[in-house]
Amino acid sequence: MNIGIVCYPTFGGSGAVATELGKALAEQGHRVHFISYNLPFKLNHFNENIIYHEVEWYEYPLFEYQPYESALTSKIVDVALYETLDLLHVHYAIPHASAAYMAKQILLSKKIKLPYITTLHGTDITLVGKDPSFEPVIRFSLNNSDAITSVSKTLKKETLNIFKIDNNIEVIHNFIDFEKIQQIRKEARCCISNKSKNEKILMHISNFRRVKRIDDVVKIFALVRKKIKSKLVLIGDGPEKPHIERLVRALKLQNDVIFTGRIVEPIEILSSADLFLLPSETESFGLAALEAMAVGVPVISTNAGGITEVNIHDKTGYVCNVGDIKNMAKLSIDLLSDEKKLMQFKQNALIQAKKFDVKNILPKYLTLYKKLIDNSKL
Ligand code: GMT
Repeated sequence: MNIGIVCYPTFGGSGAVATELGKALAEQGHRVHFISYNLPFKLNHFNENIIYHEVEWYEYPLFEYQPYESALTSKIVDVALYETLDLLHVHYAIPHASAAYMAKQILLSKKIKLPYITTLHGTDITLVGKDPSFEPVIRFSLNNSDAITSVSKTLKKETLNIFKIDNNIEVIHNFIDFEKIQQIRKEARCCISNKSKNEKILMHISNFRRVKRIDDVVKIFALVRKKIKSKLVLIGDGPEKPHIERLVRALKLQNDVIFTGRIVEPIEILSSADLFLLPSETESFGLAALEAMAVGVPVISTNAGGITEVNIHDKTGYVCNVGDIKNMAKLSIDLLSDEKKLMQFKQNALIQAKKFDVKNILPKYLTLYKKLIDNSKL
């Protein structure tokens, strides 16, 4: 197959999933064309089946805001024509689904069929997409997608609640390459060289947006540290970072909190963690939590959105109400002080993560792709 993938290049779950999907398809011999305004951050290895097409910017003084959607549409049309795409798969609805719809219409006027799939990732529905400034466009371009997939059952439900979607939504969960991760994990070294024997490491990864509630991460850690010798490793960067740095200093935690900045491949560093914290306000899936579990790290999270499809309460970790810092801290302390339970949860986390192995998920995308390509030939 000859597949076009549109995604955001920036640090974030949707771009990561889109890129890992494209890489897995390319490894199976499919030709994958990434279309974005920058090289996706996970597209860091050469594969002759992967081609990157950059959306061109046209600078003009009249444009205070660049008309990205038009530029993206033109690039999709260009790639579809000259690379004879069989299918387009767009990740994150805004503005990718409407650009895909427009490109499809332009190609139809040239008697070329290009079916498109929209994969919903979360904030494109739960936060941004439902805003009146986007809602009619999102609803229209979803209803006209040849297929819609959602990364969790919860996100599907939310989408149906928010938008009047007549189209079917297929749930295809996010995935990890379990075997590859086990390989990295085996060779990983502890990220804290002077870690003492009983010291525990708590971790959080995100793009430091408000929705992640990183204040809660820090406050949970402050309570845990009173009872357990521990360090907090904060991986990532984003708008909340300066505020979080100030909070860490105000709580006098600076000697025990490590800000790593962005890390493209976080598996090695995750392997040093004893506990992963994800107290998000909303989270359609929680890919970072799945990555932690894939290296055997239990997760303390909220019960917001689709996290509960990944993190199983009292088995792979604990799930609590949004903002319930005290409970999250208490459960963290209980788990970290009970070695037997911690070992059991680590094991459970590995078993649960394996269910989301690429080997189980990729065939679902391939079946959908084949169905759409066959339909477009009718
Ligand atoms: O919030 C992020 O981490 C980024 C965002 C994105 O779209 O780039 O993530 C969303 O998609 C991820 C991949 O499907 C999911 O794992 C995240 O749960 C989801 N984030 C939210 O729903 C807040």
